[in-house]
Amino acid sequence: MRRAMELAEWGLGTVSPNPMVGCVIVHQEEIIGEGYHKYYGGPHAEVVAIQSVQNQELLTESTVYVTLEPCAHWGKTPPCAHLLVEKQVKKVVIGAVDTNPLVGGKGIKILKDAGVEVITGVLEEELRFQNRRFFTFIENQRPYVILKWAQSQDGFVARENFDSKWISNPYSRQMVHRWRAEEDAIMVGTNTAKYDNPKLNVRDWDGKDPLRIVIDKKLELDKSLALFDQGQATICYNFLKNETFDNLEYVKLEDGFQISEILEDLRSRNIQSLIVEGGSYLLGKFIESELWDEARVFTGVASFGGGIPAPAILKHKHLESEIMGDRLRVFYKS
Ligand code: AOF
Ligand code: ZN
Repeated sequence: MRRAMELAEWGLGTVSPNPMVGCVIVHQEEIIGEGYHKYYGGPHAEVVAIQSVQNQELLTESTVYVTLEPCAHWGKTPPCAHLLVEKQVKKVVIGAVDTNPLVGGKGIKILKDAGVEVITGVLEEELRFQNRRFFTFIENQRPYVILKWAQSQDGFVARENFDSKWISNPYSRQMVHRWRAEEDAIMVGTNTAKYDNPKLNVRDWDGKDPLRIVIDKKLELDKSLALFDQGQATICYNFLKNETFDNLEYVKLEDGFQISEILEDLRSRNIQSLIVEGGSYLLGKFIESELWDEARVFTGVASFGGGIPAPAILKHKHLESEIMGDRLRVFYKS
């Protein structure tokens, strides 16, 4: 199952809004086939793994390890539970149960009804964490929200004049680009767009650019800002208009500035995950609304002695910390 989990991870950044799934087929203690779900709309992990087995006759004496319950529905591909039954595999070991209403227990039932031995719940907690974007999207009907910021030793995200260029070192900069490639969308507030002028694309890592999102209530931002270039899709949430210009879409918020309304709009666009890169006011709104899942905080070496305070998280679990060069990176979970 650990090997299947490792394979599944290769789908990060390309399978959304589907789950990452890995599958390993074992015959007499030996791996005879494996596969993972590579991209949205592509064949499921079980199909890839079964196709990779050279001697198909061995399948009837094999155990299939799969990180997510095999599907039971006719979607973009035929149901994997049926395929496993048809191949007469001996045993199926399942990591996490699929809470997608299309599947939810039905895959397990198909296998059991056909006389296949089924074991469930192996590494379930770890696998639900691996697929936290998928499960949050399915179960909470909103994108998985990651908050990211960098702060000074004494807890400020920028100086009074919004200068925050001091924050990064080469490690943290590259890590941020990797994080951008892993999520469907990236969001910043008005001041961050104005003072940092971020491109919000992926440069120091290999991967796709996320959908860019900016909040500009009164449409005051200059159109020459990097995030309005037409090379990458952008949504601008505002209080004034709905309008689309090629790759730039203005979306009017009907209910003031509510994080829930924005997340609902993103859900309707199949955005499974979102990383929020600042500023402090916008991050604070997510925290206040209790609509966040993970916070990734870098702490630098300098002290500012004043400036714009970092958001305060009151209720959280500490996930992990890591020293990166001279910076400290800490993960929190809501
Ligand atoms: C995947 N890959 O390896 C498995 C999935 O839209 P479809 O037809 O590709 O079906 C997507 C659903 O299938 C997905 O939400 C999940 O419930 C189930 N299992 N999906 O994309 C896989 N095993
Ligand atoms: Zn399937």
